[in-house]
Amino acid sequence: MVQLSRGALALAASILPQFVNGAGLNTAAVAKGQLYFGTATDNPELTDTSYVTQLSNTDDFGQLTPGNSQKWDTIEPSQNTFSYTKGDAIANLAEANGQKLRCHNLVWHSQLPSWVSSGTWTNATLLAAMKNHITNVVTHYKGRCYAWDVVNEALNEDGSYRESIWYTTIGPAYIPIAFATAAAADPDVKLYYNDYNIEYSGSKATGAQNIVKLIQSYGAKIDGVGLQAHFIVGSTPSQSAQASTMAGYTNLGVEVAITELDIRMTLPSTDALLAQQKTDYSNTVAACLATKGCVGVTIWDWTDKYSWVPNTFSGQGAACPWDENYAKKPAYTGILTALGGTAIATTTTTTRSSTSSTSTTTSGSTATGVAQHWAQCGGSGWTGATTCVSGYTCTYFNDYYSQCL
Ligand code: 9MR
Repeated sequence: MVQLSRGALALAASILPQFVNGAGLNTAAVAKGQLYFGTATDNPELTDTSYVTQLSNTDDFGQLTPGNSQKWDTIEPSQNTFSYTKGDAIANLAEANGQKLRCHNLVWHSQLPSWVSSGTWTNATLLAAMKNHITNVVTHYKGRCYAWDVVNEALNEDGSYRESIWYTTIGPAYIPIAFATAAAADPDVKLYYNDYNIEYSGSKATGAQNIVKLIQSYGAKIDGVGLQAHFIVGSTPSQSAQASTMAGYTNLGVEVAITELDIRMTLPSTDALLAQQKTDYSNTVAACLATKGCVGVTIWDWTDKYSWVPNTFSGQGAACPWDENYAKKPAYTGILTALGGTAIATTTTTTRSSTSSTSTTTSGSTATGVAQHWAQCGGSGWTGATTCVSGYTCTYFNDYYSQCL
């Protein structure tokens, strides 16, 4: 478990005043009846004390998902040898912070150790290995997870089953058997099917509905469908399209959650792209909020500094609501506003830099008394600049906060 000293917390708060904020994403989501607003995280990042300070800010995050450390290759690197150190570090942090834990994941084609992916299997031996893994892992975390992503990404884009080792060796029955095994180990945890590109109608969303029906037809329990929502700025499905797709799942008697939301762009990041990203984040969060049975939204890490996107998509990035310097981007306000919250600034100066260029722009009020784009420019007790730099208007949000937009 990561412990921050009182001094380290004070230092982080003084260097990064944007972390000290009363109205946050989780607070707003819970006020609207959602269970949480959360984020993924990963073990290497937990050495970064400024990062952990914000990760632990329950005004913004009421839920954590381990991005990697509960996957098969980490937990069972050789057969029947289980290693929980990394997964436990994140579970312990969530518990210390009073945050829910979404547990991720049990059966996937990716991040498998070679003893699984390159093993010689029969239907019976692979089923036994799968059940042994699920039983051990779910039992270890029993009572600590809000939900488990039991099966992850089992579908091709056309809605047919992915030719994974699970499918080719066992057939589609591996899916309901995985769910039944998880339910036997922890009857109380929510059991989810989780996938991407199932957030809008089409063959893959139909395939996900068919997986829910398949599990139910076996008499096994499925509680939810996780919509990953790894999106691209300007290409996200509309709010109504997302809401209607969510309803397609909830009509089958399961809940839904947005489980891995991020919205990437082709770099460099521009004001126009950031504004579109704000709209796109807002639409997805609003779709969840409007859907009875959508329990919460998880972003796939909160800062561009630790996003998976640039490592996977060359030339793309800036996908998270905070930039790599931990400054909030317009997307943050888009999410907060969609959740019915209002931005309350407690800082006069923040720094925002472009991911792709070396230039750094100051977005706070300057010595000349002109507030830059995105900066605060008014509000009760505000003593900084009240005039915005050319091209931007000081826009009233509430009695405590106006911003140059
Ligand atoms: O965020 C994870 C990244 O660090 C790993 O390198 C990657 C390897 O597959 O997995 C990422 O998380 C994935 C998640 O587990 C399942 N949905 C897609 C996510 C992004 O690739």
